[in-house]
Amino acid sequence: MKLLVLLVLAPLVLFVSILIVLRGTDSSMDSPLIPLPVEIVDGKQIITINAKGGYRPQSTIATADMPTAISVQTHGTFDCSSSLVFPSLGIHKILPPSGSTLIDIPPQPAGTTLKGLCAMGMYSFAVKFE
Ligand SMILES: [Cu+2]
Repeated sequence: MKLLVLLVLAPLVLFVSILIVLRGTDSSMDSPLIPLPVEIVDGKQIITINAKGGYRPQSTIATADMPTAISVQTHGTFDCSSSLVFPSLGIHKILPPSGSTLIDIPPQPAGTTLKGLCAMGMYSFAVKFE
């Protein structure tokens, strides 16, 4: 049974890796499809997190000791990832099903990992401040 699973999975994994490699070579590097998760606007770093069936990206690196906001994007999000908690900050936000919610975060010291969780603790993401 295990062998059968391997036999099915191995070519699939190979196929997917080839696809990724091919996509990597033919698409131009200067127009990434995924925007950078962290951008600086008026001296404040804005970290973009997508919430739908979990959080993406699940880990982000941000700058320590800097005014910070997390911009949470929802797109038809009706699962529990729309109920977002930052336990270490005592923040709980109910996100709209679709839209953008800006959550201000106080400057975090280097070495801090800020965790965002759905209210049930099932989905999570982390922002590491360096
Ligand atoms: Cu949940």
